[in-house]
Amino acid sequence: MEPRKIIHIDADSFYASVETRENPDLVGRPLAVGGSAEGRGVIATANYEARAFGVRSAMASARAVALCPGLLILPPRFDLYRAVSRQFHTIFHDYASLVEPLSLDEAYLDVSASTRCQGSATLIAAEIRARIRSELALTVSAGVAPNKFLAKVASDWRKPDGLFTIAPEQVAQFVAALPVARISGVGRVTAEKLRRLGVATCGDLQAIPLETLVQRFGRYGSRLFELARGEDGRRVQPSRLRKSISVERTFATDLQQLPDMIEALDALLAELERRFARIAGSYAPIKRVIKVKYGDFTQTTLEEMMVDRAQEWNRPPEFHRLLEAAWARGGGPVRLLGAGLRLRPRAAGADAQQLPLFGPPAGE
Ligand code: DCP
Ligand code: MG
Repeated sequence: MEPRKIIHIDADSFYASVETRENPDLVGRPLAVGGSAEGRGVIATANYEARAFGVRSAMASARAVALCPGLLILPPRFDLYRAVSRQFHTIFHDYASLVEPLSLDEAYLDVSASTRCQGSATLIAAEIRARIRSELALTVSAGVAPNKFLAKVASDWRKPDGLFTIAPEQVAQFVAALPVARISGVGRVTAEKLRRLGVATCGDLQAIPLETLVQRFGRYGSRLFELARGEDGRRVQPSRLRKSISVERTFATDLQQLPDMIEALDALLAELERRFARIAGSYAPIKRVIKVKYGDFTQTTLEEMMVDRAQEWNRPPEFHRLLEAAWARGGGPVRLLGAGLRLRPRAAGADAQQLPLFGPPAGE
């Protein structure tokens, strides 16, 4: 079988770059998009000037300002980012019929069957980057590889404004030196466990038998076994639809009192908000969901339709009420809480035409 040609595209400091494009006075100054530093806001993203000061996504805005005193934090304008995302996709579809969106600024393209650019995936990626630069005045980074895993690693390799290709014949050498921390899904905990096994790179990981990996990491162990060898059979799935999004937490000791549960729920809602922000372009929430698992491992979920669709989904009082009602069903100590949203896809293309390519910022 011919190797596949997969491109992963990821815009550079996406929200911040769009804001800078809309207001060129901001060029060159440290800029973030997110919640205000006065409240309990968090940073959604920061431009590379701000990152030089250590400002990062998901950091408390107050901390970001402490690190970078001149930091300008703008509130997010999701409608604008959504419209830009649709413009990206219009360009992607000129080159690939198989396009899988991961978030507003990230997508996989399978160009195995494309006849554009003499069928060269690297030339296609270069042309897509050039078009996004000239037509949308934004930069994206691209990775080209025989599968999704490597394409995503590659798009990060020369970020920002970079293009990197891992050709099939380069895979073995590339993964041998690849730090395991670059594998998606390998967080701090897994990296530390691997370190204790003497594993720092995928090359080291290749030396660990499958049985050992499964023993230590369960199902993820067999996935690690494949990824260490640069193998990833996942298809590019054009219309993978999410039905819900949720976050949950198991507590070290069971929670006994409602106020403690409310406090834990508020932390979950902050996390849910961050996660949802990344897909808000494609989905609208229709229900709020609460999950409660009791100390005896029985569990219950309670969901409630959002009556007024235009209202903000993240209204703590509504979630608090829902939690109270869910907890009342069992009433015992709680070992796990979850908060989530049921989703519906937003209509594609609905506002794709509303944004001028250049010209004044939206709303002026
Ligand atoms: N985002 C967010 N909260 C996070 C991470 C991201 O709201 N914790 C939003 C803001 C980003 C966008 O999603 O602009 C895309 O996320 P990326 O991880 O691709 O980050 P950027 O595009 O901002 O930067 P990079 O150049 O590293 O891709
Ligand atoms: Mg990005």
